[in-house]
Amino acid sequence: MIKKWLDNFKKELTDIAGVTGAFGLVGAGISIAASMPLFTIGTGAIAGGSILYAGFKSKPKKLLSHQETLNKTILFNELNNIEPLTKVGLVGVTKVGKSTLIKSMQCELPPRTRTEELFATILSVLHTNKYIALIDGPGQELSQQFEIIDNVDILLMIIDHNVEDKNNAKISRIEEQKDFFDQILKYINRKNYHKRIHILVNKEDKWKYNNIRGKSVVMRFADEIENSFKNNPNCKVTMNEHSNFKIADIGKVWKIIDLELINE
Ligand SMILES: Nc1nc2c(ncn2[C@@H]2O[C@H](COP(=O)(O)OP(=O)(O)O)[C@@H](O)[C@H]2O)c(=O)[nH]1
Ligand SMILES: [Mg+2]
Repeated sequence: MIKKWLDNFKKELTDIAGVTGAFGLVGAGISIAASMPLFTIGTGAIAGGSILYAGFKSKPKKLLSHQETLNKTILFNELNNIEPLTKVGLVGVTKVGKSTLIKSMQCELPPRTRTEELFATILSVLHTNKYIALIDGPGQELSQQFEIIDNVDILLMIIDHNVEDKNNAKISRIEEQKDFFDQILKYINRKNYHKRIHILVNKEDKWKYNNIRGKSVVMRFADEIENSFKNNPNCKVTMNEHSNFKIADIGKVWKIIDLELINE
């Protein structure tokens, strides 16, 4: 706390030193030249006042406790205002089931909303005093997906077989996701990130009713994605068939996260 205050103080002081320092120097020059003690006292007071102001401004804000934000969804940037916690990022193209996963983990009904910005939902891990922030953003914005990757400890990558509510796999949907994860992988490699990645082959409740050939299309695609990430030795990668509508599958996601938790 004291160290944080001192760090902030140094920063604040350098920020305002430029302005008040210049003012003080000019003031001191004039006052010496004109031998005006009152003016000297005035400029001294300004310098002293600005030091006090810097001290006041740099006092670190008290962080919100996990408990205070539990089950709330906040803007991603507001995570800075709460105690540190494990961050789990959801990555995947639009309508793959990212926001539904969050709602399923919250035991609420799936939403029908589109996510336009990065949001964090704070959840507690059952039977523990540990907390996570689930980060969700629009899948169509690669820059926001990269921002998620930059900031999380665990990545849940979600893929599906069809954007429509159908059993059969759609090749154009699969190609779209291959391109998407190609970009994601390149980004992770370029940044040399060491990440824990878990891939969810979502909407299993639909594609399990596909014929054998159709099912193998889904699994071949999923294997391809998994292997491409496994080629990066810095990442620990696992994969699961998954449905957001199956409680047991949601339990498996919690288990994966539980093993990686950092906060006590
Ligand atoms: N059949 C099925 N549909 C799902 C599943 N998860 C999500 N969906 C549906 O997929 C659509 C898009 O989900 P959404 O969570 O909004 O996707 P997002 O854009 O990735 O956040 C919605 O109609 C969901 O009901 C799932 O496990 N199975
Ligand atoms: Mg969404």
